[in-house]
Amino acid sequence: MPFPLSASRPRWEIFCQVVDNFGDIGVCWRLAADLARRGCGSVRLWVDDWAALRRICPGANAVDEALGGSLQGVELRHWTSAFVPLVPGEIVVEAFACELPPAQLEAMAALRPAPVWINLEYLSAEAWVAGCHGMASPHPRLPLVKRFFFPGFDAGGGGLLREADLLARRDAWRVRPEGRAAWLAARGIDGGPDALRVSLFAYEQPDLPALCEAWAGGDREVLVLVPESRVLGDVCRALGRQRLRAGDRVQRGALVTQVLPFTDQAGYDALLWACDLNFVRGEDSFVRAQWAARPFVWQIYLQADAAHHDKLEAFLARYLQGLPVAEADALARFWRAWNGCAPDRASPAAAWPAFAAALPALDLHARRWCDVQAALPDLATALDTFCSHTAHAAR
Ligand code: TRH
Repeated sequence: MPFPLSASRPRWEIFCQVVDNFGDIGVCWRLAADLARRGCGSVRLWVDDWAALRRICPGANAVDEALGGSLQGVELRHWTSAFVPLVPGEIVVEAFACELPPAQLEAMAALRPAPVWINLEYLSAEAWVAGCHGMASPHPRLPLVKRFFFPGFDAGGGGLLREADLLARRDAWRVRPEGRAAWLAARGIDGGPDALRVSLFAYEQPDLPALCEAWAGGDREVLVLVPESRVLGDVCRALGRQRLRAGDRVQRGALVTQVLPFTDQAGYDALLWACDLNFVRGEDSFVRAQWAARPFVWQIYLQADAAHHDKLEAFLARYLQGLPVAEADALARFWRAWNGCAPDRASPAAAWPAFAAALPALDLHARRWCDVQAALPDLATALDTFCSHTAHAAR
């Protein structure tokens, strides 16, 4: 359906406030770039933390922080306390309930027709999401209506971010010599043919040393690739090292640990695609692991009043469907242990043997899950369609 406002290609404006970690900017940059690549319109992205943007997206190093500039079809702007609005987009997205500056709201209210105003919410598999997706909330004073847009895992939600060519690129990368094999060789990553390749991106994890001990004492070689992240301190503790840096490699029995630099998002996808098992966290890496279609372990972002436990259980309830009971139990037990919420207080080390035994079945399951999710509209397309309908309805 053509967009009814100024042109068939609307102007998008996305506001991103980096609360903690990289997830918020990770999602916003991915969304902005995907909208631009799909030709959904022109896209401007406001980011309050320029340094976080540069880590996720090193191309931003070439963009003048004060003046802003274009990268991959996206206009990047630094959102500072001295914010002065430009002509607002016809679609304004505030990510994760970040508060728009009052001057931006006034500028939006002065436009006729008023922009489609979206609050892009966090991803959750909880049942209440379907009832809130698309809900409207009029501004108390200004002639503006905010609409809540939720990503999701079924047709009742807004989908997951998935670039149009992602799965084809993944499959080609895995088989072509210049893909996976070259990527591993360039990093000096070898491991025997039977080694279990594991990527480990995580928050602090006090139980890691015991799990490393289980890996070190096991029969199968475990090659753990750790991009620099908050878990590195626990990796040091586990390996008895004061400090570990990108490039370091340590062997303990059957466990080989190698530290990798934090890369751009494409480089992180490659890591996920290269591994047999991925430990991920937060929101964006959690979704990327699902597109990698390999077994994964999710460390959920801690919320007040343990609200994250409900979120974890809601996802487990969906994800485990279709798995045989033994494998489903093994996965749930290990995930709960990894998140410190196993009812029997089991540690990840205790839950590991059953989880490891379940990996072949979990591998098949991860592929099926990926196919089911890929059959749903992706988030950028769903958001574009939603905004187009909203603009039509408001005419
Ligand atoms: O950084 P996170 O913990 O983000 C979290 C969540 O988004 C959470 O919902 C939010 O409330 C909280 O932040 C404030 O984990 P996440 O979401 O996986 O984001 C990490 C990003 O970093 C993701 O876009 C992938 C990217 N990444 C790289 O680009 N290069 C790397 O080397 C690595 C390891 C990650």
